[in-house]
Amino acid sequence: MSGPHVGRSRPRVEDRPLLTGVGTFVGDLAPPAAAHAVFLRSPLAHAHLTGVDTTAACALSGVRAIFTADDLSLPPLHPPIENPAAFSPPRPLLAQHVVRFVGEPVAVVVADDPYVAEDALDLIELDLDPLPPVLDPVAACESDSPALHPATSNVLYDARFEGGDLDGAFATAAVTIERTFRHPRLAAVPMEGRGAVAQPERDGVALWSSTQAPHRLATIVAELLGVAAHQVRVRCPDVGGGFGQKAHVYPEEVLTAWLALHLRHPVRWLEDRVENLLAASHARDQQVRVRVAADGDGRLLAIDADVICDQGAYGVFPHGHVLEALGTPSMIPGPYRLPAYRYRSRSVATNKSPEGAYRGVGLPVSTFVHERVMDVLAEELAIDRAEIRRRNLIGAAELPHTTLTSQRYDSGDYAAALDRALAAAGYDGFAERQAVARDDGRLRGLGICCYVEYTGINSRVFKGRGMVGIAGSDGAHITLTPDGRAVVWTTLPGIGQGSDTTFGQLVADRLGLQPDDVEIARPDTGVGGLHGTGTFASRSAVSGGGALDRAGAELESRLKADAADRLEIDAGDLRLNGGRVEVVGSPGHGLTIAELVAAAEPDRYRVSASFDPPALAYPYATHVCEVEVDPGTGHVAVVHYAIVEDCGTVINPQIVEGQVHGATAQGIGGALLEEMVYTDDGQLITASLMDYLVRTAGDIPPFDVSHLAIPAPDSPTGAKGVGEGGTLAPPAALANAVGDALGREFNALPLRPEDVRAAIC
Ligand code: MCN
Repeated sequence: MSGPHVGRSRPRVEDRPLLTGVGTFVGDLAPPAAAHAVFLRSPLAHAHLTGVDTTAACALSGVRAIFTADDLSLPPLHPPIENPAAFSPPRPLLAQHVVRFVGEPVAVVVADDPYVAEDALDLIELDLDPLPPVLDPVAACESDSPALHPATSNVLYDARFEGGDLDGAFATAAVTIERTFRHPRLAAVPMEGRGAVAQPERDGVALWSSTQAPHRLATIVAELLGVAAHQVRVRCPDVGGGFGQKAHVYPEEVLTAWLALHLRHPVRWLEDRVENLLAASHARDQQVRVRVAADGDGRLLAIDADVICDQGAYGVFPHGHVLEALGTPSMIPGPYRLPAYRYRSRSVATNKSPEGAYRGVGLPVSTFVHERVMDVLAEELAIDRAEIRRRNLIGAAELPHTTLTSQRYDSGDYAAALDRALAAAGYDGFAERQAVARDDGRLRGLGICCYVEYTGINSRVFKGRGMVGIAGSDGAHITLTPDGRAVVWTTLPGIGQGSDTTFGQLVADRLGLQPDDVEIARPDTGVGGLHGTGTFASRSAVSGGGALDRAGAELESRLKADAADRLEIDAGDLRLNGGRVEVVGSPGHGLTIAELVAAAEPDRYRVSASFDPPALAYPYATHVCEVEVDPGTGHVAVVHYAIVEDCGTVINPQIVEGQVHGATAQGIGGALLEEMVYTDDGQLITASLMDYLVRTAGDIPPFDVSHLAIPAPDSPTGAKGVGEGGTLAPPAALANAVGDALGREFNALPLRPEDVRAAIC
């Protein structure tokens, strides 16, 4: 890939340590004599907790202490949501009086080694008086449903919106359709689970956590522990993937810090895979019913949507319980012109693990809805599937375009992405391929999916959503060292997505350094002058890029000003190149950065900057996939997968390619195999990777990816986010493709072989 808005494919600097085991993950940190914390978790979905007897467990040799809710005097984690349509229930750090999901922490054992701590768990006796579990989110909305939380019904968020003349549109429509779409509950499954290590430090506590949001973690830990902000220092070692799950603060991390402070002793907590699947946040789990009106040419006239999100037992900190319920309806219009839109969106409490962020957050569901709708309308009106999309797509000349839900799509060419993806997929020859396969007893299908998403969310949007506990800005801090190198801290931890490489590239390019001369330090809230949001919602390229751009520009201007003074030349005649500030047209004449730093006042070359994106950036793509369904087994094989995407200026093509591949692979997993399944009494029966079927590399097809690289107008680097987009399309693209192969509609996911086979028979 090359072009005016495409950067260089510099090799990823993070890969060797991450892939060869020489990185330092939280599990590699072992302060001398650290004690181990292990959590006793609720075995029931919903019950009164009337007693916890720890006597036998405390007597076990090697157990240092056991704490229950009654032993803590800590406030709950209470997501700060200021939205009139929402009620945000508190989440206790350890369950007290009531347990609300299987896996909820009830007690914590601290022991000399983790095996003793696990043995102690078996000796704790819980008195639980079962309550009826609330598991069906639709039934949970009814007034006669048992309520999970005091002082509120189970409907924790209930928002209604209407724009345009909906009734008029339905009255004049040539065609109306009504469908219900269902997206399963998923898990993020990062390779490294959650974990934290805490150690008393001076008058406070140092906390290492595998987190995507170290600064938010530090402030809430200080608040809950009742200490000053500076007494909690969070450091972020290498993170073995997060995928959104580690954007939240969990009771276990807060308690690990509290234990270290309370016991005046280092404490480690590392969850295992069962705990990760059981008690870390889940995602999606939505049902969306739509009525759609269109004219005789297939042009959308109106959508009326009813969205129900199964939130699980609590909101997550700090995002609360409105992530999916806000995200999905806001983007159901997709990249299409839509004159009238009404929705009701509810987030409902049930006795399941709380839902949080997972790559895509709500938008894979909105995309599933609008792309299934396109195929259903095409079928109803006998219009070609690509053509109906072409007729509805917002044109390049219409951008920027503000939707009824106030999304301001900034730039791009949606139709070009569609046309290029169709060409890459060989769309014109597909009917023939399908017919040949049919004659041979093979079921071939093709599915199209167009989407647009928002990235780089800013403070205005977080506040507007009521998520007042999220900053929306990010910070960067660059220090030039006397040997002429740069050290960079940001509020955005690398989580495997390559930001050490791309951030290093941005700074190196700005300051005329070699990438090897830029060190990206791991996030550390103890480094002064830094405040910010963290790595989620595909924001690092936009917000981190913006902060680095500002800090870099300030350093560039200081270097040029100082060199201009010493060289007695106008700063405008200087440029930064090869570690030097040199005279344009006379490169031999100049000073090295090292010389300038050595001669400067301390801190002159230490700059902090913050960036709050002025507007969101809207990347988009078209995915076209071709599948072959085995009529005997219902197995879906993806035989070709074409992607044309636009994430604005591409900072590093190799990294963007990797992000698109990884996200699309995860999207395919969610579409074909993955589902968190609870029994009727609220037991999670997919709490192992034998049961929760994550796709592996062997199941993932090669991807044919190309890029439009149209710069984002409001992003200093021209980049839009790219980290999540790939997950948005596969649910719709695959449901459309399998439906095409079988001549059936698939409106519920995943497309398990048994369900696909049943649809053939
Ligand atoms: N990038 C680029 N050019 C662009 C846009 C982005 O080179 N035009 C680069 C960025 O510099 C960054 C990467 O692509 O290295 C992703 O950028 P961005 O879209 O800004 O997303 P973030 O860096 O904020 O990463 C978070 C995003 C999200 S929300 C999830 S979830 C996610 C993801 O990215 N989790 C991941 N990618 C992941 N990749 C890995 N390996 N592991 C995870 O946990």
